[in-house]
Amino acid sequence: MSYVNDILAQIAEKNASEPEFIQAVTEVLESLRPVIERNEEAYRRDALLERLTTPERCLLFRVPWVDDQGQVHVNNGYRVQFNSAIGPYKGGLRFHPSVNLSVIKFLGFEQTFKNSLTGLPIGGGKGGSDFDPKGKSDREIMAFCQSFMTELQKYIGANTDVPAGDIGVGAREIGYLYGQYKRIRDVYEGVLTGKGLSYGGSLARKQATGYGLLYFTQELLRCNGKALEGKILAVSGAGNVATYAIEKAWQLGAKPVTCSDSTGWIYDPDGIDVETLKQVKEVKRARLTEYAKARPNAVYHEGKGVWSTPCDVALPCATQNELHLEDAKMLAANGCFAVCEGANMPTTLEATKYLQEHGILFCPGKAANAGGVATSALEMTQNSERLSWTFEEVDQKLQGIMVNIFHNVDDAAKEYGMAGNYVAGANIAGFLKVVDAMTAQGIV
Ligand code: NDP
Ligand code: 2IT
Repeated sequence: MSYVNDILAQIAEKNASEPEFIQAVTEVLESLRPVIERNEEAYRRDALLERLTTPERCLLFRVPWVDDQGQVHVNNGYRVQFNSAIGPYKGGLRFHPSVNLSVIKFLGFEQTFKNSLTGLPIGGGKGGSDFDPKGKSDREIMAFCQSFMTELQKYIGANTDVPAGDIGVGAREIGYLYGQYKRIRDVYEGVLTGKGLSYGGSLARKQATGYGLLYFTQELLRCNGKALEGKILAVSGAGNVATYAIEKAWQLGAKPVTCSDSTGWIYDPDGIDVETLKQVKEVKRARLTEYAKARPNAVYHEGKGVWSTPCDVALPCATQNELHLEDAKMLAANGCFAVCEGANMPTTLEATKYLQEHGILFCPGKAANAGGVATSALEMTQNSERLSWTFEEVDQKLQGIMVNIFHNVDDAAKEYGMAGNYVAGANIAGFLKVVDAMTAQGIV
C-alpha cells in the first residue's frame, strides 16, 4: 500500500471517535499524494506523516466555575499544541458546546498549514472549551475565563504558545483571559493576540480575517479574468469573520445579501447593512430576528438555507461542515462561480469535490482566512518591539500577505500539474515549509 494509504488507515483506526480530525487529515493527505510519492522512501523512513499528524502535546483540563445563582459547573478545557517546527504554537480558543478533542485537533492540524502559508514564523495550535457563552452574564463569562486561564497559563507564553480568539471568544473574553494571565504570571507580554487597543492589541486585528478573505477573493477573481466589483455575495455567519467580510465586500464594490447565525438566516435585497449587523451582534449579542426588525425589506428564515440564495460568490464564515453536497448543487445551479472559505473547513469533502468538478473556483480556509492569524503575528511583532503601527500600515501588510498567499497557492498547484486546484496548492505550499523545518531539526 502507498504511504498515504497506510497513514489514512492508521488515522482512521487510532482516531475512530474523531470524525472532524479524520476529515481534515484526509483532505490534506489526499491532495499531497503527488508530493509524497516523489519522496516516499525518505518520508517513510523518517515517519514524517506519523509525526505530522500526531500533535506534539494535547492538554485536557477541568474548568470549574460558579454561576450567578451560586451553582458550580464543570467544563472541559483543551489546548492542542500541534506543531512548533516553524515557530511558537499559535491559534485561537473556541468556546462552544460542540467543542471536543476531535474539533480542537482538526483545527490545530489545519492551523499548522495555514500558519505556514502566512510566511510568518508561527507554529500550529488550538484550544477552547465546551462552555457555552450564550445567555451568560458578564460576571459568569469573567469567572469562566479566569478559571480557564488559571490552568492554561501553565502551558503558554509569548515565546511558547500564543492563543487568540475564535468562535465565542472575542475582545471581552481575551480581556478577561489576559488579566488573569498577568495576575498569575506577573509578566506583561504578548501572550494573547486580539487584545484591546489600550493594552497591546493591534489596529486592524479585529477586521483582519474578514478583510483578508476579501483581499484574497479579489485576487482570485482578478487572476481568473473576473472582477469583484458588482458581484452578489452570499455570506454565512454573523460573527467576527462574517461582519468584516461584509464590510470589506461593500468597500470593494460587491453586494453581500445574506448572513446567518445558529438559529436562522437573513436575505436582505438591499444588501446587508453593516451598522445594523454590528448593533445586533456585537453590541446587543442578540439573534438575527432583531436585524429583520430593523430592516423592513429584509427577510428572516428560521433554520438552514443560506446557500439557496442566487449569488456569484459564496463565503461560508460560520463553522465547520455548514456547506453540504446539496448546498453545493444549489450554488452551482444558481450560477455561483467561486466559493472562498472564511470559516475553518465549512465545506464537506463531498461538497468540495462537487464544486471542483463543476468548475467552481474553490479556495480552502487555510489560505483564504489566514489574514486573521497573519495579523496576530503582526500583533506579536508590535508587542516585541513595544510599538504600535497605524491601521493603514497593518492593513497594507495584510493585503500584501493575502495576495502573496494566493500566488504561492496558485504556483504550487501549477508546479504539481494541478492548475486551479487551490486545495492541493494550499496543502502543498503549507506542507513543504513545515517539512523542511521538521527535517532540518531532526527526529523530534
Ligand atoms: P464568532 O463567534 O464571532 O461567530 C460565529 C458565527 O457563526 C456566529 O454568527 C454563530 O451564530 C455562527 N455559528 C457558530 N456555530 C454555529 C453552528 N454550529 N451552526 C450555525 N451557526 C453557527 O466566530 P468567528 O467569526 O471568529 O469564527 C467563524 C469561523 O471562522 C470559525 O470557523 C472560525 O474557526 C473561523 N476563523 C476565525 C478567525 C478569527 O480571527 N476570528 C480566523 C480564521 C478563521 P450565533 O451568532 O448564533 O452564535
Ligand atoms: O482560525 C484561526 O486562524 C483563528 N481563529 C485565528 C488564530 C489567531 O491566532 O489569530
